[in-house]
Amino acid sequence: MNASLSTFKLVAAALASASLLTLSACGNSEPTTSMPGMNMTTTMPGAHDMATGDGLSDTEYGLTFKPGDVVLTSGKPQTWTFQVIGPDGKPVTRFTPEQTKLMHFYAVRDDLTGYQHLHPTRAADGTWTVDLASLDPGNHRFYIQFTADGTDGRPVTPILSVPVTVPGDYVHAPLPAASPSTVADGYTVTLDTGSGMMAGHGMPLTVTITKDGQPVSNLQPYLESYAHLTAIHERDLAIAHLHPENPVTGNSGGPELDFAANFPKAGNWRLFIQFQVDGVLHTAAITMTV
Ligand SMILES: [Cu+2]
Repeated sequence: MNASLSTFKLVAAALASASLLTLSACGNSEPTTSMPGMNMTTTMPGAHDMATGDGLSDTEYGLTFKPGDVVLTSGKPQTWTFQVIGPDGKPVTRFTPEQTKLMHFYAVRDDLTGYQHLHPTRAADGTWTVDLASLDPGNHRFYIQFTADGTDGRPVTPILSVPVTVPGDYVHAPLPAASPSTVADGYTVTLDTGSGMMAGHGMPLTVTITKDGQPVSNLQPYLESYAHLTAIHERDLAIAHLHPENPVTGNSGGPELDFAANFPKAGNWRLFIQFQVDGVLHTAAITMTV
């Protein structure tokens, strides 16, 4: 994919509007942040908050993702800044924790490599600073997810994003073929989609984690959940972040993690699945075809 085509696709996807993707996303272990007016597409227990939109817009509910003026470079860790501008035109300074954090930040290159899930820190004036790991050159997308008051004064939890470019020679990596399983740090992560994922249908997705052929049942809660699954669409970089339905009861998660997912678009999705064992966070990446 060349750079201009990629940019065009991103813009086209953003214009295609906000309701393409309705993957279920748990926002919080407390059912206090349910969002009014959200389109609930599942009644499975534990699926509280639903992410609306496909995450491709920089503005939702009157909240705008505004990058600072940091110029990105490749090949070394760096800090990057941004603000969320509220309906009143001023930087938002009041956020509600979601999964123990006030702000969740995801970065990925447009070939779905270089995934980062980070937690920025906030200054009193509403400026956020994120410590990025080294980025490769190329077109990236930066996403933020948070809970704050939207246009009507009620709390909302949007995912907003902006395209960013890291200068330098760009080698586009081919997307790994779809596969039911992958290995990360010695852990085998296997997807079970039953008879297959169909676009536009709410369906169960089970993730099983084993090591050396043995089920792993000592997952630790990481940010109040046994796993964090970020799904990004191959072509337009639509995103959803979701958590398993399994109740969190100490360091005893797994081996099966049950997600309620609704992939409204056909095509390849790259799933980044994060889980923690013995204080170490692991990230498995796997391609799934819907
Ligand atoms: Cu996070």
